Amino acid sequence: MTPGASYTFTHAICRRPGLSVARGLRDADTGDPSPEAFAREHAAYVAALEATGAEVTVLEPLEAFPDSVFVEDPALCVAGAAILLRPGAPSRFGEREAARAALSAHFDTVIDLPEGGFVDGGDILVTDREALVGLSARTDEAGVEDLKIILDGLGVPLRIVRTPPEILHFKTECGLLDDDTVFATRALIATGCFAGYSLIECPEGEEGAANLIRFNDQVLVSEGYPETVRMLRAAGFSVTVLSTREAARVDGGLSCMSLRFSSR
Ligand code: CIR
Repeated sequence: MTPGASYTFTHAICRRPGLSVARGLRDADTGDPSPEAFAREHAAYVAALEATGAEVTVLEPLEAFPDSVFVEDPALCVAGAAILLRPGAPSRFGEREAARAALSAHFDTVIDLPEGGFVDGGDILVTDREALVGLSARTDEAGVEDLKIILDGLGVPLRIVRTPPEILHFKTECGLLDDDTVFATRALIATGCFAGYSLIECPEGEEGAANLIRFNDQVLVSEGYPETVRMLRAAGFSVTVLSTREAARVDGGLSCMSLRFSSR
């Protein structure tokens, strides 16, 4: 891929949270998210993406799918193509058909992950050299094998890694910063999956900051992690801080609320 292709985007697709987001899946219950407050957070997120010059398509809420605000999970946009994945949570499986309609408007090539296994987009970290795909409770070997065949055809090498069992998605605890640098928690780094990359380790106690995204010239970081922000600014990155308080109540964060791609 061209240097920077994995964090340079002309477009993003997002979906507004519906009222049903209050019933979103979660591992530990810290209270339902407030749909109104979530909608405000989401609007600020969309504005931050747009502020970098990207065109953002904001889809209407899907009340039948409480987690559908997390558009990253049912699809992957890479190397000029869109791939419809197979979300591993039964209540989310139907989100892929809604993603098909949205992606067909932007992509000539929309490829279906064949029937069989499961892959969630939250388990895929695309860098300039490869796609790192974490096996998890949502992403299984059969799904990854099928995804590998598709990505091979697009010229994107796929490397299988493991998501530690206590972590929902691989990208819950890591994010790309530039063509060579990954930000990740100590627990994820300890698995050895980032060999060959430069690393910035997430400060202890700020693990919630690890689901950051580099989007054009900005690194978007969740609010409440001052040491992470200080560290990233000291390393020369421009940081935009956004509240993800409501998304976090249903195990969501910054990466999962957009599908990011470039039309150039
Ligand atoms: C779920 O459990 O599927 C949602 N409540 C959260 C999904 C977060 N997605 C992501 O990190 N890619």
